[in-house]
Amino acid sequence: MKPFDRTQGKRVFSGIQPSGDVHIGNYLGAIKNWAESQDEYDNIFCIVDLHAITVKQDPKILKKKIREIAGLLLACGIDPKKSSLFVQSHLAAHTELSWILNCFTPMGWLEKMTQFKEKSEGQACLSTGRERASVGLFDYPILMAADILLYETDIVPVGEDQSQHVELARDIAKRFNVIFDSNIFKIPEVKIKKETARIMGLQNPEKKMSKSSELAGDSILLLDSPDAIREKIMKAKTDSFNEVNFDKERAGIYNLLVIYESFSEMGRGDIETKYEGKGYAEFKKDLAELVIEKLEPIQEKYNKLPESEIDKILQDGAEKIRPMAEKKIKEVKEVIGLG
Ligand code: ATP
Ligand code: LTN
Repeated sequence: MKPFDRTQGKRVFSGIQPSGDVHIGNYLGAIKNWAESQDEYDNIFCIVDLHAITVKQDPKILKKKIREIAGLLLACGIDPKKSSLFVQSHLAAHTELSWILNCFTPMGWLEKMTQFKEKSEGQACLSTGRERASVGLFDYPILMAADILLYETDIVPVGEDQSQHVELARDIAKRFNVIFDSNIFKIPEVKIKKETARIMGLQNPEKKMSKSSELAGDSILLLDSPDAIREKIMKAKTDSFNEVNFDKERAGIYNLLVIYESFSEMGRGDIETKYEGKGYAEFKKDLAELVIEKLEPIQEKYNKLPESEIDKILQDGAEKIRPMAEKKIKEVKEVIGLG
């Protein structure tokens, strides 16, 4: 196997959890952008199974989901010739660096993380008889920092919900470099595509579309059938205004328009002109057909991918980047006086 060769421009690293079902928020906010900029960068994409276990998972389902997500990423255009795709738990360096970073990160920094506050409210786990979130959920951003910092990452393309975590990774890297008077960690930049940074739920357009949403019909899944897509879009919450234009104050219709804009790649003005004088029902019907049309080739490609091919790509991906991760761990241990 050829070692990882950084011949191209900057390095991109990003990750996705193999929990729940991949939805169009993940696709438009992250995966589509990863696929589209593959030629520009050196890319590493990670299925973050260790992050997934910070909340309750069924072991059999988790195993299936890891392969499913990998298959979907490939079907969405992640090309193993251009990008390394791997599973986080296959490289022990992630947990090793995570522990080390734990020891150099103030608790107060983690206490500010809004995702922990949101997710911990919904997590039940028996400890002292009370409902409690796991230590892993609290520590989640440190593992994410380790993912990023292991590979001298320049750019981290994510949806808006992850920007606070990337900011923390930057702070951790800077602090570590100062403590050890070294340049051991590169300082990563977050990259967020403004238009699709936060695709909202169809039933609750005040909250982001999410794998863990419990509202029926809130998320359009990449593997949804045409009928399911039609039903979800026709039932999506809007308002009684019935005018199809980009008005942020009307969160429901605005969100549907953003979805239309990103799938059609039409300009906002053209979309508004197209639907002038027409109501929500007609727009929703067209949106459903557009989403079905765009997801069809992804589903077709996904359904044709043999499991053995997916497994081989994940294995190769891990082996390709292993030397880089191990080299970084060695350097880190050296500066802190371990081993
Ligand atoms: P959960 O809500 O259960 O935490 P998730 O749907 O946020 O899961 P992740 O695996 O955490 O999914 O996210 C993968 C990528 O998709 C990340 O870059 C994240 O920022 C992005 N993303 C997730 N939801 C949205 C959304 N609604 N709009 C835009 N981007 C999103
Ligand atoms: N926390 C991210 C997934 C993730 C990630 C990363 C993203 C884990 N490690 C490193 C970018 C870089 C999420 O929930 N979407």
